[in-house]
Amino acid sequence: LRLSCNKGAALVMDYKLLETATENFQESKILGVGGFGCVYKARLGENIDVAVKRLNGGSPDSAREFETEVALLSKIQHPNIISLLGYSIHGETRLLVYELMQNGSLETQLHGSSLGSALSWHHRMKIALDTARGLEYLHEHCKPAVIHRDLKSSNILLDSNFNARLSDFGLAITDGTQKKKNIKLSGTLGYVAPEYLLDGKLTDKSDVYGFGVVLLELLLGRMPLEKLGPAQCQSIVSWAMPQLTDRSKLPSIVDPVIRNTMDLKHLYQVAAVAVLCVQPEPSYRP
Ligand code: ACK
Repeated sequence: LRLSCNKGAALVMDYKLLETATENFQESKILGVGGFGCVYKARLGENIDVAVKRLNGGSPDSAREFETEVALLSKIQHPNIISLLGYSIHGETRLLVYELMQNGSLETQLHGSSLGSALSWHHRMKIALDTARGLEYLHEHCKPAVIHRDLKSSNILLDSNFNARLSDFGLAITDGTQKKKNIKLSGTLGYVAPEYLLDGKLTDKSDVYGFGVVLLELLLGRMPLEKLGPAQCQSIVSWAMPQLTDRSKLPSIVDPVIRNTMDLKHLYQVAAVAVLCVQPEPSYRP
């Protein structure tokens, strides 16, 4: 196994090896469950901890999402995007092997415990910046640009130091010309941009809307769509504005390059737009 030397291109992996590593997909090895199937913890070789995602059955959607994920992630290497180490197809079973993200998803960190989240403001700020950097990479640096299409807290994974990486690229598209109604409506209610729900208009800004919702989750510790009134929106904006526009108030954890060069106005605008969008027409509500 030479996974640590893997420079982006995901390896075809032996199914039996992965079956053994997950102890025949035993329940005790399950890290989490999603609509797509289960994610298992496994160790490859001496000391490579991985997460193995087993996709449900042989539906055309599942096969397409698998192919999209492999095709895209094989080409992308970025500190804020999940690393796909390998994949395997065995009959109708499809496996995707990722680096293990010890702290699971942001959703679980924020909403998983009845005791509330222990994520500090420093961590939340860093997670917001990591997410922004991952998205910026997809939108500005990938050629052609990648639209994730399902940005939400459960698709932001956290490593042992709470560094964040975007995951779940099954719905992503790379063709910027597919902006109109010719693609199947998909994504997650609560995170889907209103203009996409209404007109099927999909651009990289659709991801920015989802990012806005994630920022609000980070600020509020819960999903914003539930019970937020206009007065609360206003108070969040007034609270967030100085934090996001005053460079000197950025916590020291923020890396110096970002601290000195990032256009903070931009991040503020994203947050403000998101706040203004959390009071959509009743028809958009989940
Ligand atoms: O919030 P979680 O613990 O983190 O539960 C979800 C679940 O699987 C379904 O997505 C977890 N998960 C997904 N990918 C990984 C990964 N690479 N490392 C660790 N946990 C993961 C996710």
